[in-house]
Amino acid sequence: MSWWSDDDEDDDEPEFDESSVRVRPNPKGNRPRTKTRPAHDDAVPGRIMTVDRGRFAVLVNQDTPEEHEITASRARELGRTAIVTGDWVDLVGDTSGDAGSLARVVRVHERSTLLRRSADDSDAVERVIVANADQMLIVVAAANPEPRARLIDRYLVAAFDAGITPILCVTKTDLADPAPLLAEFACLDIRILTFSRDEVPVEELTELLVDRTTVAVGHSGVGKSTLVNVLVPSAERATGVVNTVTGRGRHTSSSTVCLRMRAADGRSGWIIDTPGVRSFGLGHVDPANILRSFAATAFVPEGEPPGGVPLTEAHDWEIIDRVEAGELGESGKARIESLRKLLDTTA
Ligand SMILES: Nc1nc2c(ncn2[C@@H]2O[C@H](COP(=O)(O)OP(=O)(O)O)[C@@H](O)[C@H]2O)c(=O)[nH]1
Ligand SMILES: [Mg+2]
Repeated sequence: MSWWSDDDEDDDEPEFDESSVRVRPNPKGNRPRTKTRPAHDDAVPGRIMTVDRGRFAVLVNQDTPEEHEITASRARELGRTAIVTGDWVDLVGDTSGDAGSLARVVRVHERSTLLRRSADDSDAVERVIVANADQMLIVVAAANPEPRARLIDRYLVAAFDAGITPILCVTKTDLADPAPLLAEFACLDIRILTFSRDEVPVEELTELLVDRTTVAVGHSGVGKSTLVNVLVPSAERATGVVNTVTGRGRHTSSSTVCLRMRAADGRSGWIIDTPGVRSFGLGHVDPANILRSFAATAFVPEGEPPGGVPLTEAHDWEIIDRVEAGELGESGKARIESLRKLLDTTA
């Protein structure tokens, strides 16, 4: 064994810190562990697809003939560094992916974004959902379960706060007309898609998804996994039956999984399916960002008042006054009202 153990996983030897080295010679007589370790020059890059009880499914060699999935654990040298779905990592050890093989994650790359939520609005303790997503597909059903505009607002705020571009996706249009819901969001300048599972606009979605990482969020039972299965046929995500009494999904996918989507022409992207969450707390979000998120996604009305500033640059109270005065129509008033309630619960 070399002086720095390569199999941290099974190594029960206590870590040496500088003080222990100073007062007590290494009892085994070999060189002590130090904080500086060799750089694992031979490490293989990969992306975390899913996390399950300390084990990670990782895709390596993406888009090459050697693309394959492996199982990995966390190298001890990573300490308590969080590793989440969507993370780009470096791996050493057995990266063959053969049955029973186990690699180790030795590095987590710097993240471009981090989507978080808190358990509830008064709770600043955050839960990480995914890393490195650049788009958020906010999935709502036209019916069954009934769409909740307030939840959409929460997702919009979380997306803005994390620097992720939101797209509104209304499914189950075979069950109800999505127009009333869409009218509520007419004041927003965001991409909107509407469809049913039998008419998924695959080409349009593919264009949106290639070269990006898109996280699908939404209440349980809205059709996220159904959509992911259309876009990534090999995904075989569990889809659920919605309880018609409670409107809640059952037997649905309970894990967050990052999947490689490949278009017919060979281009690719990543789509992340998430389990439905009952609440999406914003306790970790700076309240100022709640109104900013609205301004950032609102249509800037033509003919801004002379001498006035564009809505997107207005102060928070100005945004409220101007929108309540009708600048963004009924839809704007409804959104501002919803955001005010959000501000009340998170303040
Ligand atoms: N009628 C109808 N049902 C759908 C549609 N999309 C999904 N479903 C059904 O809704 C249920 C929940 O779908 P699922 O994809 O598991 O939702 P998820 O919890 O958001 O992942 C399943 O029984 C799907 O078959 C749709 O466009 N129309
Ligand atoms: Mg699902």
